[in-house]
Amino acid sequence: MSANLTPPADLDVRALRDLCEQLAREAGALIVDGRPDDLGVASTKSSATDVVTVMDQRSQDLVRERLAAARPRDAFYGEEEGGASGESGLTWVVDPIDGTVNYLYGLPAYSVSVAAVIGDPATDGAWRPVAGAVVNPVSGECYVAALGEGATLQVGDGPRRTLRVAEPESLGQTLVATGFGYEAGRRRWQAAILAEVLGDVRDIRRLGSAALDLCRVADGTVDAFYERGLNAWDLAAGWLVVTEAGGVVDDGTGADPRTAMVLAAAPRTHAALGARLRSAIAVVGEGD
Ligand code: LIP
Repeated sequence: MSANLTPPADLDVRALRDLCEQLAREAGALIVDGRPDDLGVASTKSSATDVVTVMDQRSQDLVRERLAAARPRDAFYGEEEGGASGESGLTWVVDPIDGTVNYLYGLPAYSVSVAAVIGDPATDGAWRPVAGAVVNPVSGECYVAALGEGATLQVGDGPRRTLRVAEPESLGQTLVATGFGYEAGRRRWQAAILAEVLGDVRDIRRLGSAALDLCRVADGTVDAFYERGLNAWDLAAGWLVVTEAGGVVDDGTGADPRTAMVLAAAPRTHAALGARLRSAIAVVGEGD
C-alpha cells in the first residue's frame, strides 16, 4: 500500500522552502570556498567513474548538522553515507554535489539540491516533494519551489523571477537535455535510445547535473529533460521546481518519476517526447 502523500494541513511549505534555500546556499558556498587545491577522488561507488570527493561528504555533513538542529524529528536521505530515519513523516533528500564529475574537473555546472518530501524514499516507493532548492554556487543561480506556491529563480542578488516552462511548436523544435549513467552497459543503452530520438528533436544538451537539467526545463533554457538512472537525491527538488513552473514530471508512462525514467517538459512537449521515447525503447529494447 502506498504511503499517504497528502501533506498535513498545518505543514508550512514556505518555511520548508526557505530552509531548503538556506541550506543549499550554505553548502554551495562551502563547496566553492572550501574546495582544496589538491581536490581528488576520495572514493568511487557504482563504477570507477562514479566518484566521491571529500567535499561531497563535507557538504552533506553540513546540511545534516543544520537539519539535526532545525528539524530533529525528520528523516534524512542523502547521496553519501549517513541516512537517518525519522518520525515526522517528512524526509530531507539531499544531493550534496549534483554533477560531481563537473565539480572534480572544474566545469561550472554543478549544484547542491535540497528537498523536503512527504514519505521516505529510503524505505518505500511512494514519496513526493513539498519544498525544494537547487543552487549552482558558481553561477549564483538559486531555484526554489514550494507545493502550490510556484517556482522562482534568483541569480546572485538579483530579483526573484517566477518560472514558467517553455512550450516549443513541435518536437522538431524541442531542445532536449539528457544524461548518461556511470555503468558502461547503461550508457550504451542510453546512447542507442538517443540515436533513435536525435533526428526528431532540435538538438540535445548534456550538462552533467540532473538537478540543474530539471531547473533548466522550468526556466525555459531547455525544453525537455529525460534520463534513466537518477536517484531520489538527483530528482527531488528539481521535480517540484518543474511542476510548480507548469511542467509535467513522470516516468514517461504517467507514474511518478523514478530511476527507470524521469521525463520533464511542458504538457504538449511531454506527451510528444514521451511517445517518441516509448517507440525508441520498443526498437532498442527495455535495457536494464
Ligand atoms: C549525476 C547526475 C547526472 C547524471 C550523472 C550523475 P551525481 O549525479 O546529476 O544527470 O547523468 O550520471 O548521476 O553523481 O553527480 O550526483
